[in-house]
Amino acid sequence: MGISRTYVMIKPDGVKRKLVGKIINRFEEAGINIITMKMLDVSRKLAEQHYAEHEGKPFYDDLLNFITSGSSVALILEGNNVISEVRKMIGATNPAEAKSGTIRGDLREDPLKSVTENMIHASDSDQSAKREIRLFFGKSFLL
Ligand code: IDP
Ligand code: MG
Repeated sequence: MGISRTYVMIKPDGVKRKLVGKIINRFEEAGINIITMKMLDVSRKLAEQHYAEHEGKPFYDDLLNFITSGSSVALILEGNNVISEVRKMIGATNPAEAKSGTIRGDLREDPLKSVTENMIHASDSDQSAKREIRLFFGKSFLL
């Protein structure tokens, strides 16, 4: 459905495991454009805002501790149907269930550490893409 933008974040496990280049290469090979990117240490407050929808869930505290445990790499990607395309490319939330050919499937740690440490975030809808792009980069990056 035309050109759109999505928010992607390589999480601290992906950075620590030196997977940044491999992950970004997959997007470039797929013909997706990088609009901007930065390395950042996600603060507690930013983590709470980003993951507000998960507040109260059993994994919420672990998730906040994990996402603030080291540097992440944040990107805005652009392309045709990029929100759903990137969701397909990252694979299932649980790396154990992510199919081969997906980022979470192919690059998962063996043995698996946890569902939380799944290397990458990507917006799941047009609405969350807009919200997350604004939150991490500002509204000037919205299409
Ligand atoms: P998504 O990243 O595939 O969109 P969400 O359901 O939005 O998955 O969950 C956000 C993040 O919370 C996941 O990427 C993962 O890091 C963590 N998470 C989700 N479900 C679980 C769980 O059941 N146990 C532990 N961590 C989880
Ligand atoms: Mg999600």
